[in-house]
Amino acid sequence: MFRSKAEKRVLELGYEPERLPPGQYLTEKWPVLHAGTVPHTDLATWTFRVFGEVERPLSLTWEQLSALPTAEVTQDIHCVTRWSRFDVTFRGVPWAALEELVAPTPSARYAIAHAEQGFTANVPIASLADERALLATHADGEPLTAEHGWPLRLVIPGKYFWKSAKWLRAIELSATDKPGFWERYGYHNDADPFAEQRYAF
Ligand SMILES: Nc1nc2c(c(=O)[nH]1)N[C@H]1C(S)=C(S)[C@@H](COP(=O)(O)O)O[C@H]1N2
Ligand SMILES: [Mo]
Repeated sequence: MFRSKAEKRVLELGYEPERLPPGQYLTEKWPVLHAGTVPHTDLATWTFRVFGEVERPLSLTWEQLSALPTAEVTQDIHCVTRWSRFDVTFRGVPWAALEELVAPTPSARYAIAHAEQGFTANVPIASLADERALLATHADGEPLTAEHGWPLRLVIPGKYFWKSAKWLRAIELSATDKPGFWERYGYHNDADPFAEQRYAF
């Protein structure tokens, strides 16, 4: 059976080759990728909001967010530019903890992540409610670094990593879908790496 160089490397490292999505290669580093610049954040004035299709819109300070329950999840990340990294351990607040506070309305179907500098990313609410999804503050046991999204980033399982907005400032729940920053550039709305949903056309 033909195996690509990338698949051979995955086997050499002792992983199941099926774990690497088609067209991806494994990197042991953690590349940094984003549009724009790394924002400067002042935790004293920083807030995180949940708004839109919710009974009780919410605005939390960093201190209030830090008091919410946390969970830890280890998962593989796949960038559409073809690098994948296995077993990144994220810690953060699961959506369930916030959902209870905001009470989504029956019409809420999509979640739009709003990040610094106008960046947005959209997912169906089910992706956010997945227990592997987190509003992450830590990766591999350390606070996120500035370039990886400190103080808060989204981690969305089972989708290309562009859905995982860094420098997260708000979650909007919506009855209708709202294509995000990369989706408006022509990237696939669903972004399943195993189905190679890279581009919309
Ligand atoms: N705010 C913001 N978040 C973003 C992006 C961005 O441009 N801005 N790019 C996405 C893309 S394309 C990828 S692959 C991941 C990269 O995360 P990393 O730099 O921590 O590897 O962040 C995602 N989150
Ligand atoms: Mo990406």
